[in-house]
Amino acid sequence: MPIHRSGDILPSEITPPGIYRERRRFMQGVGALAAGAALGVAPDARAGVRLAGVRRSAYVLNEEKTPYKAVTSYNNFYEFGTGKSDPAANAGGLKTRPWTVAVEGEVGRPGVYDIDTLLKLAPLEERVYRMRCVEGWSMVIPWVGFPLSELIRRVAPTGNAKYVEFVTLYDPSQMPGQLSRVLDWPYVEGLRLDEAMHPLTILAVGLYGEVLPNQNGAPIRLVVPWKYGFKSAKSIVRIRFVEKPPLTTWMRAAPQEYGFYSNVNPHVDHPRWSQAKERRIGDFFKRDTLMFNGYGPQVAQLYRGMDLQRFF
Ligand SMILES: Nc1nc2c(c(=O)[nH]1)N[C@H]1C(S)=C(S)[C@@H](COP(=O)(O)O)O[C@H]1N2
Ligand SMILES: [Mo]
Repeated sequence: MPIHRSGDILPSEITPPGIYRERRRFMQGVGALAAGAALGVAPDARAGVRLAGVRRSAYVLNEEKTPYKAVTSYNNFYEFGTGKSDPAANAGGLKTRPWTVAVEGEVGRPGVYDIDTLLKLAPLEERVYRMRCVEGWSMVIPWVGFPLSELIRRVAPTGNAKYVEFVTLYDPSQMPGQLSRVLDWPYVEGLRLDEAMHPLTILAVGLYGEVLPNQNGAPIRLVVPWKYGFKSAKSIVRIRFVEKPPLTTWMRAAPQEYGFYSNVNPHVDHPRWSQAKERRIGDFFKRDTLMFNGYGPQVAQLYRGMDLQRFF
């Protein structure tokens, strides 16, 4: 099976300097997104560097945060290996600057946007979210990021945009896990447009007030707290607006196990294990898993009238 569908842009093709500069000039005429680019000085991008001007948000969960050490050493990021400690061990070499995110498909303002431009798009906020992995563990993570809706608004989706596809970098020279066929690379995830626009959905660029460590998806990753962790694609290089539900990596790998929605739901078990309970990393005893990971009051209306056993 080909690694890339024909017509795909290889991440390595996004940044040829000539095209990049040309697009950048184009963007500077486009307004909102370009305004930040003209400000110049890029923030220091190194993992662990303090992020300036982070606002407190209204979305701060009042639960004990998972220690920094656990958040950054117990990870799923198959591009760097399938073991929990592999990402921390192997992601150090990922080059997160320069970095661009291509915005494509059904949008009025497609383009290749520089990460430092995206960082200035909206004020950075702290969001303390409960995160639940489909494997049955959870964490409470203080993310730093901005609402995905801020980006979506600026790129102006057309009336045909019903879904949003997120694609992770494909570069086996930097991501040694991609030399293995454990998944069909690049990693692809997707959301319905209204899920993508929801105020809880963010693009994260940091955690614990600092630049995101590579193992957590630097320089920019999705965070969707009411869905299983695998929906939150890391190290994103492409966001595509489409009419049909994207074929996600996990649906491709095991369609009977992973549906498109993947909302946290204690009443819908994974075919191979129960989802009723979870172990918060650091705890000894398991706790009950909450419907929509506890975010039901905010998100349940997105799924009104849907059979959640069928649309799992
Ligand atoms: N590109 C990519 N994104 C990914 C994954 C992955 O393997 N590759 N794993 C997912 C899974 S299963 C989880 S639980 C979360 C883990 O995020 P964290 O390590 O920052 O806690 O990332 C998700 N995003
Ligand atoms: Mo996960």
